[in-house]
Amino acid sequence: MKITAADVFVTCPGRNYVTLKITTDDGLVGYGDATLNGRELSVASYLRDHLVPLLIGRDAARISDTWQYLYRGAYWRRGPVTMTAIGAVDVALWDIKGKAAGLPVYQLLGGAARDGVTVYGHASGAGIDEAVADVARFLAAGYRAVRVQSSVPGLDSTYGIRVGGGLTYEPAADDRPVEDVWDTAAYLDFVPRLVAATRDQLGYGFHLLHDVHHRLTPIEAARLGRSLEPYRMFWIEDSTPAEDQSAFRLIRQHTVTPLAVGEVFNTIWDCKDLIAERLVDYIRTSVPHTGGITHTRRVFDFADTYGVRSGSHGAGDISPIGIAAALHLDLTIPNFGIQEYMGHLDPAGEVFRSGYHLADGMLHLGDEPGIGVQFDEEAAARYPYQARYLPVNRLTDGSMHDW
Ligand code: KDG
Ligand code: MG
Repeated sequence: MKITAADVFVTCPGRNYVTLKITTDDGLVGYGDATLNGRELSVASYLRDHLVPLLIGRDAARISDTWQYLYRGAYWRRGPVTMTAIGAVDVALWDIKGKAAGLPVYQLLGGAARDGVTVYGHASGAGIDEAVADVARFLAAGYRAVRVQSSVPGLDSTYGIRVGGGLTYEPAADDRPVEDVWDTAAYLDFVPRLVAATRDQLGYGFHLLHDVHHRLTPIEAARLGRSLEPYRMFWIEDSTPAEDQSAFRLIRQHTVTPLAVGEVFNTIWDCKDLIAERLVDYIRTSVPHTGGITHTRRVFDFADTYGVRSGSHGAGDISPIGIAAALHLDLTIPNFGIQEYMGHLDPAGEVFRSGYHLADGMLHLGDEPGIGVQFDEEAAARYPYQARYLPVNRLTDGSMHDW
């Protein structure tokens, strides 16, 4: 089963997605998600210019060997661009392996270990009342877990607030990033009130999450965690900039609120100390950004040894192919925690036809062989790439801050 072609598609059906298609000499086709939000073209180039020439002629069945060849062979290891490109190849090869076997990928990974994949949805609002009403809307739709975010009084824009009815937090196409303004004191005063109102009005019969999005110092994060303890959070996410693993030692000393981190990680080396020292409770690496199913499975297996659970990143900038790949892994691992699910903006459904569906707060995979997502090249061509940036953040005095 030799690889005869590998093609990269960049399309913008609502937002940008990069898709890798690998074709074999026996006519099988596999797809991988190579989307890296705001840096899409760098992964497309890494694939087209550096990996595609190496893939032609390789045996598509040798997934592990190809993974090692691309990872060790690069010499320049790790990093989001490299690992997203390798991840796309890996998922496309798992897709092909499933199709060759006539089985969904989760069957090749050991079969389902649970009935479905519990997901959390994204509730948000311009203030407490609107945010709580949005959480209630998710609960009414059957969700068992909801993330709550709200605009912070006094700040013009805050991460995580849905614009209109859309499923995106980034403003439309522009030639440079939008600048948000951040005030930690206002945020730290506000969030306990938001969370308290959510629990007061809606109770404790569901999992409640909140994303800090890397904005606090360790002691500020510790204070936030402690202030939220009465409200039994499922987790607070990315409370400090993720590259500083030692920050979590300090946070851990002060609070029993569960901690999650990992959406910007791309290898096991980014999180091995966090896991081995039990400094976090959930590891949020995503299949597309962490070297595909092959490497993400290693991260989760290692985490299981230390009682750390998965909580994979699943924002709308991960395409339906990336989400489906995550679901195959989620369904099989022993230490599944939760899966983020933001959904996708129309017209993404014209380009990606996915076999998974939401019922009772869980995502359920279909029985199609492989990953189970079809990619429509003609539809993709109708939505050309649009340059977009993620926002940046400044403090009220104009200093750059983490977004
Ligand atoms: O591309 C960046 C987004 O994926 C990120 O801002 C979303 O933090 C996020 C989340 O938890 O979904
Ligand atoms: Mg996040």
